[in-house]
Amino acid sequence: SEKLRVGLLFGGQSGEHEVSITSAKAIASALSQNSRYDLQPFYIQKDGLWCNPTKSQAVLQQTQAEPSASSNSQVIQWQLPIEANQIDVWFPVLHGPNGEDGTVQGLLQLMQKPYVGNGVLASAVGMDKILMKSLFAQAGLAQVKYVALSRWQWQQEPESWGEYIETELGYPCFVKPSNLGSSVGISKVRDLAQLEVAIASAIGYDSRIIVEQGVTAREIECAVLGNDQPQASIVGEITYKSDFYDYETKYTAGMAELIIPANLPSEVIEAVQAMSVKAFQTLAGSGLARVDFFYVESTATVLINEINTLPGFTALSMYPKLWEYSGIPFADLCDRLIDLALEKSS
Ligand code: G1L
Repeated sequence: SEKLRVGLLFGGQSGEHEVSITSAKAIASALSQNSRYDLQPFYIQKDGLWCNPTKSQAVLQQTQAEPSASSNSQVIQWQLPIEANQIDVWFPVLHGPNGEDGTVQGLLQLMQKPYVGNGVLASAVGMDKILMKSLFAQAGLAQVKYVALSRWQWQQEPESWGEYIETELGYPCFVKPSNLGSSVGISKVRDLAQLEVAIASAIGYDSRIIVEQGVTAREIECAVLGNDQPQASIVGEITYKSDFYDYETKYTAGMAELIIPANLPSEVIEAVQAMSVKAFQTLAGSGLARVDFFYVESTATVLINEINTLPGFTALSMYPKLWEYSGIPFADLCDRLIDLALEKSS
């Protein structure tokens, strides 16, 4: 019997290394329930080295999250394990090197093998807030007001930019590096002095930054699954206790609460679902994405915040939970994603 050899690619050099391991464990356990697959794990260490399936399996079986050993040599000898040649379909669950992206997808594309999830274009655009937001604007998707600027522009006339942003957006506002790969460099600011400090800090993480108007709103999320005919899931809401939804809140149990389904009027739910599919198609998405929104209750408006082409994928993450409540259990979701990868390449 010829089984489908699935290459589970996880770990990687991003700040989400541990999240990737947790997600890979969930996916591996789901895929191993299905005799159709021959699962081959490939763990990428923090230094970028790829491990063969035997060593990778050991990482998946570890109980506590273990940061990978760094290699002894100064120079990294990067090499694909030979087992990689046998893979029929790749299941990448990681960010590419240095957090900027589409790079992993580019490698898989060059290997000429189907892979789960978004391609190079959607992955790269989904990682860049400025490009994402200009595409959303072009598509007529409502979003919060924002100002984008480059390090060079800021350095020319920081005072003018400060005043401009203050008049344009007001306070509070959020300063973020345009590249979403890192969760560092993000601040919430309440006055001009804080704004200038925050921009100076963010611009150290990325040469392009974005400042977004703060809105008092509920945070709503929707999952999309499919290729040419993407489907939107049931809609969920996130409530949290910290000042804003940062990395720590995201990954610390008990700090954020997922409410599924979100308690919203049906016309709001329909708007969120339609906007999710539209956002997915605007980026030329494939496979999956999680789309995040703000719902401003006072004006009953839905604003798109961002599309995440690499959503958290542990058994407790919003993306799989939304599908579970929509009638697709975790293991079936993994099957669907593999089928979509095969369908896309055929
Ligand atoms: F392969 C999928 F399904 F497309 C996929 C790929 C990546 C699903 C989820 C993710 N997520 C991530 O890689 C992560 C950066 C959030 C670490 Cl788990």
